[in-house]
Amino acid sequence: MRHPNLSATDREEENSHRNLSSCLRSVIGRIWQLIVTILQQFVCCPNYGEEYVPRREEPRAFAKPEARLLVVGASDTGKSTFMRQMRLEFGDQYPVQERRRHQPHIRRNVMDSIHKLVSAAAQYEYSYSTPEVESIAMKFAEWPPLEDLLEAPDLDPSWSDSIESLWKDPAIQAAYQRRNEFHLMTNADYFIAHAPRILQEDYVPTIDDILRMRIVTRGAVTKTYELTNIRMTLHDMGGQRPERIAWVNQLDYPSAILFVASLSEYDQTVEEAEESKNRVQESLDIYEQLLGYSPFDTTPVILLLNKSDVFSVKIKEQPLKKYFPEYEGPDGDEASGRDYITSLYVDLTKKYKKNLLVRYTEATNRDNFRAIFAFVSNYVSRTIMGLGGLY
Ligand SMILES: Nc1nc2c(ncn2[C@@H]2O[C@H](COP(=O)(O)OP(=O)(O)O)[C@@H](O)[C@H]2O)c(=O)[nH]1
Ligand SMILES: [Mg+2]
Repeated sequence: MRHPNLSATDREEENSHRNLSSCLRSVIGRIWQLIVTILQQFVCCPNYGEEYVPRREEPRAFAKPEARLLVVGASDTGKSTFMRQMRLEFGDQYPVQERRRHQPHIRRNVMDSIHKLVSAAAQYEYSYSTPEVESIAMKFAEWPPLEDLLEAPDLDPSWSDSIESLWKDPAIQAAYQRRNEFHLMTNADYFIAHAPRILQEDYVPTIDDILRMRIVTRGAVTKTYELTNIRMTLHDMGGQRPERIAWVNQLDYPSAILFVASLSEYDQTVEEAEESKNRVQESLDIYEQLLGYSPFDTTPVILLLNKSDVFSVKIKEQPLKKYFPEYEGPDGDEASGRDYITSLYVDLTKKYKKNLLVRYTEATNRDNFRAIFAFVSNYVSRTIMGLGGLY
């Protein structure tokens, strides 16, 4: 409202004054808004201007206890198979592309097995039932050409028929009965029986194939798994003679040692040794070396006596007494044979005044692995938390 007594100049002055102050107010308002925006943007509320997303309460950092297991033992006892079971249970479960990567190894296992049987049949001078099978055997007698064949892009489907006729022949079966004499791989019978599937062009290895394949571990393999209550690192130390030196170079003391030995190797000799040495003896020597190594004095040892499935078949065919004359139990008796082999490890453990936990295992069997691993992880968790073993 205008003032009735004001002159025109006064009014002009009043108007310009008003304009100035409203202009000033708006400038100050803008500056204030700018300050608030800057403060909101950078200081209190980084999400300002974005859709408001309530911040999820971060779970409190919970330090899981950590366990380190050394998986040790002689070669070919099942250490890597145990590691594969871990991967199946707690890791990426062997996706198709990873299984496909092992296709050449498994085909090699088939060809190597049949080649060893044919060579043994020749060495024992066994004759084949027909000239046809004999000529098939000739094809499998030489290893390098067989190996070249595995590299070929197209596998001849007749190879699997040939393997089938050889496997059925009494000459090969007789050689197979003497398999302990020439280092035939443990699951040769499985791979030969599955040759028609494995030699198919589009073959993708199954989980059973992966568990049964044989690949020699070179160097140590270390894997860490996040389990529900514990972070577990396993070191497969490799069992070949040169690899064993690395065991004692473990700077951090392990939470426990899984010593893997095979029950079924009592009639076999060490493959890599020049002298003929029984494999159980080799395993016992390695075990004793470990017991005598003072940094492991207080480390709990769990002995996994593996390949119990192979042992239960073998004990009926191969008398334990033939290889261990001190064995006094009945021939072919699975329980007393198993107890005898166990006692060899127990006696050594007593000599070093240590404690030992023993489990009988079948590393290729998933249910058996689950049960054994539940025991191992429970025991190790209790031990590292200072609760003591229950077993
Ligand atoms: N049938 C059977 N085969 C087994 C068992 N444990 C391991 N094997 C096989 O024995 C071979 C040697 O096992 P591997 O784990 O490579 O022995 P490593 O040298 O101690 O690592 C592989 O072909 C395995 O599939 C078992 O309990 N039963
Ligand atoms: Mg291995």
